[in-house]
Amino acid sequence: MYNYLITGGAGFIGSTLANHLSKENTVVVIDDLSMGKKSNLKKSDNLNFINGSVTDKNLMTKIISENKFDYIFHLAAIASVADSVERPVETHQINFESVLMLLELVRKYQKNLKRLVFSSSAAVYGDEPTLPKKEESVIRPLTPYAIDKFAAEQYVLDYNHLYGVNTSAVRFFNVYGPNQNPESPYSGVISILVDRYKKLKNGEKTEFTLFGDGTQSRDFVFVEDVIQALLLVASKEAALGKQFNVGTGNALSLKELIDVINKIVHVDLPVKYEAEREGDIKKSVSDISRLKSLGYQSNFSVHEGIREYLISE
Ligand code: UD2
Repeated sequence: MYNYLITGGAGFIGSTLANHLSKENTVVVIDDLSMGKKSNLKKSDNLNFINGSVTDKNLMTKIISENKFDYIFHLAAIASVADSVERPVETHQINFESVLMLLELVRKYQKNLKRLVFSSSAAVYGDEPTLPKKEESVIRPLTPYAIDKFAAEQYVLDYNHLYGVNTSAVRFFNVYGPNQNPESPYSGVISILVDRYKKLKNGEKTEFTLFGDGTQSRDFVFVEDVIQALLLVASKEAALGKQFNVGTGNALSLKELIDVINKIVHVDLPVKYEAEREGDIKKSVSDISRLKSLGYQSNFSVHEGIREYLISE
């Protein structure tokens, strides 16, 4: 039984991780509920939910100085690239400054921490066209979100090299699954699609707006596989001081994705085409050799992941 801290633990990935870990461990979750929902968290005596922001220095100092954690997963972030372009200063506080503050607190108070895992993003690769993306591929962060993720990731890994804090980082590709909030236009495209299929099933009139011609492709990875990756990265000695792509290693175009779901649910979702989004990346796919070297094996193809997602809704 270990003691875990999960920042952003009421969000999509964080709550999935918290629900998984609280079966057999104690878990402290901090979340300001800006995107996350308390209802994402299953009730458990092992789980302590704190409603607050990772930017609140007094609160974070109290949490880090008064607890002994074995593992910390820093998943709190404003995950919207568009939001970071609109509000670079505010999102910087959350996506970057909170990380540096956390690192300092950990350096001071958590001498026995086994691992801090930071959630970075495939956004750090930007639009440099060479595929698939390896961890050592060219980095070209193009937005405040991507710049903050990359800078924070580098600090996190440097705290291992400089001060011996046990750290690792993961670069998420397009994660999908239950509890992903479909409410913003910049929510993950699969959560939006699932929401539209649900409406269709309930007899509501609906359609999906496809930005571009549908040939853009992404590496869609199911959240349960992401949890496996996070736990491996946190537990393996070989992951210390390193960053890991978290994807499937396969890309699917949006058109193919819609075909897959149409076949699973036996309906044809009406699609309205609109102009491509500004700054949209044409293709994104990971090379996950480094993650595989830790023993990672994907358990969910897109078909299986989407099926699981639909069953849970
Ligand atoms: C992902 C991440 C983002 C950042 C970025 C880096 C998610 C949710 N977002 O953005 O945080 O890391 O990668 O490159 O994982 N689309 C539609 N209709 C919709 C919504 C989306 O056609 O209603 C398209 C969209 O234009 C894009 C594709 O679907 O071509 C995927 O969109 P997304 O927002 O799920 O993810 P992405 O890759 O833009």
